[in-house]
Amino acid sequence: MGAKVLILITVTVAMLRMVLSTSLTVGVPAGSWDLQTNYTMWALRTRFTIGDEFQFQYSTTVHNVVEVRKAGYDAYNSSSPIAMFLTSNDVVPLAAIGMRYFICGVPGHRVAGMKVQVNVKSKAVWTVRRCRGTGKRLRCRSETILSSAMTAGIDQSAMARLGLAFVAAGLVLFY
Ligand SMILES: *[C@@H]1O[C@H](CO)[C@@H](O)[C@H](O)[C@H]1NC(C)=O
Ligand SMILES: *[C@@H]1O[C@H](CO)[C@@H](O)[C@H](O)[C@H]1NC(C)=O
Ligand SMILES: [Cu+2]
Repeated sequence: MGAKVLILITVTVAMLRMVLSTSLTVGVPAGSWDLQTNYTMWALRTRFTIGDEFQFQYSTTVHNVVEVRKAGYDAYNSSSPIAMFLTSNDVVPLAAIGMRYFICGVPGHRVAGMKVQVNVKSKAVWTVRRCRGTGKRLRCRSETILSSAMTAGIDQSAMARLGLAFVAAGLVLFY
């Protein structure tokens, strides 16, 4: 029985790995990198974790992407950028935990709302505790499981259900 549980866990972790690193196109699906999209709302829908990447897609004749520090973000100031992106299909890895700030460097566009700040988090982990027996003979095992990045593309509750289904299946096999 133990071997089956182990195989199940391995398969599940492999499945989760596939969705762990996510390419997120900024603004999608409701908008894109433009003057209309509310990036506060966009960022609220999405969980950003290490290993994800941003894609900014836009027309080079109209926009660009400038990564700035908080001071530059707050002051609408792109004069000392961390990085500039101008390709119209910019890929920006989110490789570390912490805040990242992006604005459009075209005059007026930052003020008009082309700004996005995100808090990149570590991968969530959960611990599943399984117990057998009663009283003094109770034996428990704990397992740590990586949970997925919750992205705009993957419904959070769907992922939570997958996780629960997995735990339930694990318990059924265990007993
Ligand atoms: C964008 O959405 C946020 C959160 O819903 C809201 O507080 C804010 O007023 C919106 N901004 C604009 C410019 O509509
Ligand atoms: C923008 O930042 C630069 C360097 O950090 C500074 O010299 C400049 O005065 C700032 N401009 C504005 C409008 O705050
Ligand atoms: Cu712009």
